[in-house]
Amino acid sequence: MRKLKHSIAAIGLSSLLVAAGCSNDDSNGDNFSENVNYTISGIESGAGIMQAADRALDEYDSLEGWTLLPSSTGPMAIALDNAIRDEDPIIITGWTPHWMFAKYDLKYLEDPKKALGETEHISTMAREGLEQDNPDAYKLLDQFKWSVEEIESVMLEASEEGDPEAAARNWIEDNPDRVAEWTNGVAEGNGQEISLTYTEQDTELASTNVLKHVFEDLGYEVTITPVDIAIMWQSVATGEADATLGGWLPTTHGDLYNEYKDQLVDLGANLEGAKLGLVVPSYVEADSIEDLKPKE
Ligand code: PBE
Repeated sequence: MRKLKHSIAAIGLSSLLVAAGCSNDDSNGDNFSENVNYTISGIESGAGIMQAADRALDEYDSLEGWTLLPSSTGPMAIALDNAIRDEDPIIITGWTPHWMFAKYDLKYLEDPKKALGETEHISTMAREGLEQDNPDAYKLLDQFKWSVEEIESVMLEASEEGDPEAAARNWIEDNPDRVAEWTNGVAEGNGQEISLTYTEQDTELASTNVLKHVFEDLGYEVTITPVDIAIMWQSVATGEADATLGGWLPTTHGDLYNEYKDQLVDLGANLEGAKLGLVVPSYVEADSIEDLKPKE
């Protein structure tokens, strides 16, 4: 198990709302750090981004004494929404692709020490033997690639309508040319089973549901299973799952990749231009992690 040095026990939404600050008083100025109670609102403690944020707490003097508050993605998004409604201060663990950048005016705090890594890509990993067992499914997995804009449009609709499957189906209907590129040369299935594991994040829900429906339209039977990040990697390495679309590299899941890379097939990036960072609403004055203030 990966452990977070600075984390405290898992908490619920109410603590996140407290962490998001409740005072309008000078939320943009020097008191920002104090007003967020020197607390970064995070997500699930097993997520790679929590490890990365934890590294930032270690590396920046400006984050001396700060707390990284674990929670989960849904409550974090609600805390962000509430803060923005009142122009309250808040700082979260954020990543691209995500619908929050389409919905709100946000900025990544500059990270001159690159504690949260540089540009990431999201890679597809297949189990060993899939190419022999099901070459057409393997080919489709290998040909699946899209852009930040494309996935974010699915994510935004999924979050607004609360239905990731419907958002995936609508996108497929609206983008037959893209689907044709992915399925080029892929023979129709006749009920063969494909299993995909993913982490229950908006990003992975979008990609996994889109590919599930592309496979199903071709005549495959697809099971998608949400699991913890470490299990996601392990399931493909052990062959329990055929593939995952959610490998964040080189930094976010770098340790898991190194652990399992000899036991799986890396099909390369399905998305370029991913990123992790500490994110604030654009009305916050700070532009860099170095603009934050250590806890006295
Ligand atoms: N993420 C999105 C994940 C994987 C999915 C960047 C939040 C993480 O491991 O941090």
